[in-house]
Amino acid sequence: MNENCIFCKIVQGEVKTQKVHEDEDLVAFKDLNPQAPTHLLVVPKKHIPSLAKCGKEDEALLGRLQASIASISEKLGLGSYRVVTNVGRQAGQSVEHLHYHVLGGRRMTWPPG
Ligand code: DGP
Repeated sequence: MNENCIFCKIVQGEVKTQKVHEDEDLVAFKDLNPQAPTHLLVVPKKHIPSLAKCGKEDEALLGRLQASIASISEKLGLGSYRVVTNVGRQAGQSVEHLHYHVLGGRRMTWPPG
């Protein structure tokens, strides 16, 4: 828990969101500023600033996050979706708590801007 982190506050329930899934390791909720008809954020409960800051001890958690993205998406009926994690300001990271964007419900362009 980092007391200055908005996603830690969401994990703690101090900031309200539309949660679609929660378990012992992670929370999935709707992005405040959706970029697609379905736009979820999947975040570990553990405060890790970004993918670049994960250590060996986080490998099992990273696996769980990816497996959960697949199962949550399937439950929501998302047949096709994009998973993105931004690392660093230049890549578009604005919240320094590891999170995966799950975007679906429209055709995606490639390469991204
Ligand atoms: P990124 O730019 O990759 O760090 O993505 C951060 C995302 O977090 C951005 O799409 C907006 C979303 N976001 C920021 N604050 C909140 C919040 O308080 N609630 C929700 N639901 N989403 C938030």
